[in-house]
Amino acid sequence: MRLEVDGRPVDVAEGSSLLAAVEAAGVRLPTLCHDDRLTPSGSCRTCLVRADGRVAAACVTPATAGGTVETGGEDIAALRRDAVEIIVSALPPGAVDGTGSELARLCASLDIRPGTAAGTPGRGRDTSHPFVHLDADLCIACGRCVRMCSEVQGTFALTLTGRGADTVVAPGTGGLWAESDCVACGGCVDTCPTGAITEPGPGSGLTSATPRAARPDTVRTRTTCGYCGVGCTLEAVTRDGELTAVLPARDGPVNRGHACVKGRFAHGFLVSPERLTEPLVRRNGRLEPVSWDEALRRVADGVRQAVAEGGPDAVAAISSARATNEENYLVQKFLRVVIGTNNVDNCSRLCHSPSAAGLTAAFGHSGGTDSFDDLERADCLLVVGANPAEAHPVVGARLLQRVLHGGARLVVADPRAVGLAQHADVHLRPRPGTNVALCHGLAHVLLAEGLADEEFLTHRAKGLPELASLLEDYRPDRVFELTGVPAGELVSAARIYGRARRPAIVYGLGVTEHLHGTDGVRALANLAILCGAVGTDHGCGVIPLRGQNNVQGASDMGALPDFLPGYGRVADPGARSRAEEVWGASLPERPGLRIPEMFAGARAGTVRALWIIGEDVCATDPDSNRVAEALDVCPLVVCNELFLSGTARRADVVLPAASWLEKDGSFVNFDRRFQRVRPALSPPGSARSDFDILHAVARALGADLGCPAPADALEECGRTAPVFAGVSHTRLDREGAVPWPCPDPGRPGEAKLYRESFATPDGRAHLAAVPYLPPGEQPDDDYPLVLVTGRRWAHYNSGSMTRRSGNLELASTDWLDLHPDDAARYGVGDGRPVVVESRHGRARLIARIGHEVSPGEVFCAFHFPASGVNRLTSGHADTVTSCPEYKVTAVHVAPALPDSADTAGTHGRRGGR
Ligand SMILES: Nc1nc2c(c(=O)[nH]1)N[C@H]1C(S)=C(S)[C@@H](COP(=O)(O)OP(=O)(O)OC[C@H]3O[C@@H](n4cnc5c(=O)[nH]c(N)nc54)[C@H](O)[C@@H]3O)O[C@H]1N2
Ligand SMILES: Nc1nc2c(c(=O)[nH]1)N[C@H]1C(S)=C(S)[C@@H](COP(=O)(O)OP(=O)(O)OC[C@H]3O[C@@H](n4cnc5c(=O)[nH]c(N)nc54)[C@H](O)[C@@H]3O)O[C@H]1N2
Ligand SMILES: [Mo]
Repeated sequence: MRLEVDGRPVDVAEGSSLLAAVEAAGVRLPTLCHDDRLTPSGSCRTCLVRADGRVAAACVTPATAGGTVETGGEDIAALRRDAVEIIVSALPPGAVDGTGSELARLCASLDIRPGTAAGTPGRGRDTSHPFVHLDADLCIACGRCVRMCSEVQGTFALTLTGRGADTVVAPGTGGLWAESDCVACGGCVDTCPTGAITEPGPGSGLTSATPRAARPDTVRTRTTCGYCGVGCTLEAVTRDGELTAVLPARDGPVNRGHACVKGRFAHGFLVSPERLTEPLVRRNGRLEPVSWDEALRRVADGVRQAVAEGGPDAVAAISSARATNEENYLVQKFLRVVIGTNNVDNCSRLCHSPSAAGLTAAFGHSGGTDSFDDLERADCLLVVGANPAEAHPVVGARLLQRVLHGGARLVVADPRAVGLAQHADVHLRPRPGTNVALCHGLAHVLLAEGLADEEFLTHRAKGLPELASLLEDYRPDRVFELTGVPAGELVSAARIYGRARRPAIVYGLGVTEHLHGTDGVRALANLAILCGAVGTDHGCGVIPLRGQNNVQGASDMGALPDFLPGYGRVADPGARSRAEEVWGASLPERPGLRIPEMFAGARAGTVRALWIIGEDVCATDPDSNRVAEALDVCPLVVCNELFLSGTARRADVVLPAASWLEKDGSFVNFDRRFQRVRPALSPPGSARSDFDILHAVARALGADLGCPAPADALEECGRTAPVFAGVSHTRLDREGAVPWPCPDPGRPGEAKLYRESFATPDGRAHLAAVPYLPPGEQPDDDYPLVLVTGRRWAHYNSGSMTRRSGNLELASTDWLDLHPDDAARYGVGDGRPVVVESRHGRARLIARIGHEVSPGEVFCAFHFPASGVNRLTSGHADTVTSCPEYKVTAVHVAPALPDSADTAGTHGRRGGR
């Protein structure tokens, strides 16, 4: 619609505010209570305009077609100035003086002198939280922080308390900020216009709205978060080569100005005194600092010897899902071209390899079927075995808003009462390891109640007769016996999904990390296929919440034993010859070893050189006592690391690596978007990027990997893999995010897949008639409880980075959740140390009694390697992909003895050889 602003015509969308119209006309008004990310509140009265002759607050007044708006008159400008002046006058002296806040900038522009601030100080400070400090004296009760916390983050941790001029923000729980529900997303810090809520330290007062010119001594580097797979766009602010703050980018395609406690705040690790700054080599059983030349020589000699003794297949590498695409590309090229083996894998093996296998079999491509943005239109979210509120907080927040304000119905399937479950229409609580039966139960109801899409099934899918006959065995009453989910709840959930107009499935490790994880993915994909909710406008498909920042990319780049870049099979001569042409080398045709096979090979003496890049396998791989044995007997273990991890401590050569804030390249996020990673800092000491280390090791072996810069590596990758041919650094710099498949530099990538046909050989979606089979571990009299392992919000995987940041103050230990009945039965007290024992090992944790877990089940994370959680987990793994069964381990729990004699295990230094 069209209206007039200061005599000029302006077009805005229906439903826009006067503020939007004024801004479209290029006029800037003071807007102290307004933030584009939030619903307007109209409380500060600083955006006053004259609309059709009447004075109105522009942010809350709807624009009307044909209306006239005046912003420029002296009277109205004076009203706005008065509004600001009244707000400022209530603040104590110094409130706008040199703070650089939005309010201070506004005062400067309106010529309101700092001395105007003449209120009485003394409303108090709260500095209890490591990342969020409150100075109540500076609060103007604009409510932006409160709305940010409820409307964007969905935590509802903040409230306005007090009356009149004394109204201030406070944690809703009443006490200290550190004891509140705050999950430190940083949203309140970022929106606060006055500096009342700030991040302590050098970033104090900086927000994503601070203009560059306001801090000319700082540099801002736009990059992609290096923690989880959400792919938040962040701005790293540096001054004199030191990190000042990390701010969410307002125009980040996934995060839109939001972030979480990890990306926003967990960067203390960068300057930890424990950062590795020089190479280490083992001499007489001890790791000692050496020059790069010497370290590289030791690697090259060891690799040559391994090849001499056992051929190229005696060498293996674990590539890093923390590292860039370009680094992963070089790792697999190094193994295939320089060594001549396919022994390369990445931690997607431990995580979403069942997604890759299951989604490829069902639909054709190894990734989620739809873009995350599509979920904005979903009217039903089926969240299975994922806890995005803690593990993917920015996604979790957007899903929650979709439920709270977008009208989407929510079904959560998780044995635990996880964050989103509180808001679910139906919360299904299957016994761990029973997803296949649960999904078949849902599918049974879809068919029985005529909720399937016959047309879609006839024209676009395959396998219905086989599935339908299998599903006869999965009536709700039988599914109750298998899963523990009451029939009524199963039926309700199926109806919600089956009757939705645009249903979406989002899932996580609760589906994949099982003995039958790939079957779990396929059984879940069945639901979308039955309802025609994938590859159509009807639904939003199936989206795995992939884990590490670049776990999608590491696999996309071919850091896998059976796939070349872009998922050409190594066993396929056509795919091999395409890569051979680009690389000018002939490639090994036998698929290589998977991670667990590498360890088995080391124990058996067939793997004689193992290069581990950015993965703490001794902490995070299952049955870690056996992993340690493998490293101890392998003649050469090389480890690229930021820290002397448990794995690095067992290595023969440790190479100091740059972190995500210190390097150049790209990541692929969970919904297949390539995004740029840019160095904001130099690595410490002589640490180098994994990219440079790869080149250096190749050179030490007399080889040249080509592609001198990361941009060259991505370009070369595009030549071997047509699906990435249209992606390049220049394009990413220009467009921000580009999803794959993207074969053409001149055309957009495909965010939503399979509109015309599926990428399977016959172009159809494939239903899977796989029967439910029980998990690998079962409780018995000796190990009566089922342990589920997973994540906590404040720490990340091995915790190597988050434990070396203020996050340690937010959670200082790993604890074991158990139900009050079990606590009573096993004599365990809340907050007391417990010993957890499985058939494979023993761990020591702190008990936390509560109702998040069901009786008979216990839960813990694995963020503190010293607790030994992965000594408990078994060697059972997905029968298709070898993804470990981290989610089901039979354990026994007992109170710990007062001394620590029972922390048995094999952590610590590797003995002399
Ligand atoms: N804060 C934080 N964020 C992270 C990480 C981190 O360590 N910390 N790690 C990142 C990585 S690498 C990954 S892969 C992702 C993982 O993200 P998620 O997949 O969300 O993480 P998990 O907590 O491991 O597991 C998810 C849920 O599965 C449930 N579950 C277990 N067994 C079953 C089952 O049989 N059926 C069903 N339906 N549910 C089950 C668990 O109770 C748990 O709540 O998170 C990423 N983000
Ligand atoms: N019990 C249990 N265990 C699990 C899981 C579970 O649910 N339960 N989940 C599994 C899953 S899904 C995953 S993904 C794995 C994760 O397991 P890991 O990959 O081992 O864990 P991370 O802590 O992410 O990082 C590994 C190491 O990389 C280093 N690092 C970080 N950035 C870089 C870099 O750029 N270069 C180099 N060279 N090093 C870097 C870090 O310091 C850290 O020591 O854990 C698995 N383990
Ligand atoms: Mo993961």
